[in-house]
Amino acid sequence: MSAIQPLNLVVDIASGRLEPATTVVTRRLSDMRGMYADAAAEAALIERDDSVVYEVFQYDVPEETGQLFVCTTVLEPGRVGDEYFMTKGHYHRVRDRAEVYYGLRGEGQVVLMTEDGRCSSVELRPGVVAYVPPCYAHRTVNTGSGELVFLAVYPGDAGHDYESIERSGFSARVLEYNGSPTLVEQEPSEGSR
Ligand code: PAN
Ligand code: ZN
Repeated sequence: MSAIQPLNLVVDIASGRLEPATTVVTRRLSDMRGMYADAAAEAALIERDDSVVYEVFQYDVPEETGQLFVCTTVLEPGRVGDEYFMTKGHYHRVRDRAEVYYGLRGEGQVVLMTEDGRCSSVELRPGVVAYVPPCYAHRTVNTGSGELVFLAVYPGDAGHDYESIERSGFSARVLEYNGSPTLVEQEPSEGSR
């Protein structure tokens, strides 16, 4: 790829789209099979309409130290059983690469997990920065009734490790509990499906 020249990127808050975007990723429920706790509810929803859960609009840069990827994510509202719609989640392939999320619209949480499986969460809403420290797996959850839109900036050489999450999951999930979003620890057996 040729060198990136200085440029402006524009976020359309209404649609959540980044312009220009050179990569657009669309994830449907069927792309996330096995990630939600309630397998029966997941299968029923996929059968019914296999909705889009989220889209990512990214401006690509060379995958090199010193570069920064910029992207927006539009995460739809919804639930699979008691569990809010969420992103797949990942570690960065180069584990010690951090990331910044900036909330633009809607409300949600970022679930963060250390490599030894300890989970916590931080808020995401308009005007709020969620800092993902080095070496943490991260997944975003939409706990609101509208779309959750946020901007992300992360190092060009970070890469993504989805396999570790597909294999072992997160050790906690955000569920609606008595009407409120609650971070619920999972049994180890479930987390290591
Ligand atoms: C984000 C995520 C985006 C989608 O830009 O990639 O929100 O989530 P998944 O990648 O887990 O499907 C980011 O953290 N980039 O590194
Ligand atoms: Zn990331």
